[in-house]
Amino acid sequence: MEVQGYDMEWKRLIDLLKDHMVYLQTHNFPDPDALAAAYGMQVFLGANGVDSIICYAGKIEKNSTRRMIEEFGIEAVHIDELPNMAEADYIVTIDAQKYNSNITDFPGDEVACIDHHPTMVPCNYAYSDIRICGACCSIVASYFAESDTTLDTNTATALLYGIKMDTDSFNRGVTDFDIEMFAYLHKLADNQKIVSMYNNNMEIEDLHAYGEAIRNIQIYENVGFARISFDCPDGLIAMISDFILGLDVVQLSVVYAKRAGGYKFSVRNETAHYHAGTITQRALEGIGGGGGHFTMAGGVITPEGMKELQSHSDVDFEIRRRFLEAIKQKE
Ligand SMILES: [Mn+2]
Repeated sequence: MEVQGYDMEWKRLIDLLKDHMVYLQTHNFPDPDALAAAYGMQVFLGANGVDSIICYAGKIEKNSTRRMIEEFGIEAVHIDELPNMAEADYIVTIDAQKYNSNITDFPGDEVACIDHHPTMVPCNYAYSDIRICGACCSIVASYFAESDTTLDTNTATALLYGIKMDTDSFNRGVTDFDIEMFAYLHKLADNQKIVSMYNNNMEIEDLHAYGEAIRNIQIYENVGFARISFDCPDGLIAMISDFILGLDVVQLSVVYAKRAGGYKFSVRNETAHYHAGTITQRALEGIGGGGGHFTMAGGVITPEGMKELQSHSDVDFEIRRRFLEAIKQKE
């Protein structure tokens, strides 16, 4: 199958990795897209004679993500359980890029990168496949399609689930390419399994975070802000940001939760004229950092940044002022 608009060099990836110890490293606190993409890549490489180990740092935070791992039989190993990783070993970063704040630098050599996020800090990989699209799983699916590697039902289902989760059911950041890969996977996947997994993503603890966000939501014209005063998994903050964006009057949502002496942000945009990544980057400049896609972005305020912010009498007001100011600036 010829995947349109992209000259895939999958053979070059196989040649690069062959006869090396290969690790597929996701971003820290891996989400369904990262884990399913790593799993799909592991199956693809395995079918082409390259063994690999999926690894990560941080935690697998959500019950639904843990369930997904069990359901698909994904073996993902925490870095603490890999004491023998050597500098000469090869790492392929999946759904993540070297030098980003969301990925820990492991001992191995980052020779390749498969990701769908914009590049923050460029890195010279021997093999790089970075395409801006809705899900890393779409890119991985294209390796099967392009190389005519057999795709089994379980792997197809995992990849489709990753696409569905990362694009919020094809509502967020989705491109023609994601749809093309969806069509390809849909024929092979267990769609009933996807429906049942997709409809059971919420945990009772999540509702406390939703409750607090709803109670303190502030709306400035078309921008909705909500703060959560306790730490939440990234995926949950993102879900709440999507939820706030669902309000009729809100076109840009900024949700932030306490994290390690600072705040963790999730920003969502549904307009054609704002850029969530640029706005977040500008708003958090000097007090932390952030960035991301047109429709979705993330960021943090560091403990040092908090000190700076606390010179203002109302920290939340100052955060809102920074975002509104960033929106006003010309792109
Ligand atoms: Mn992703």
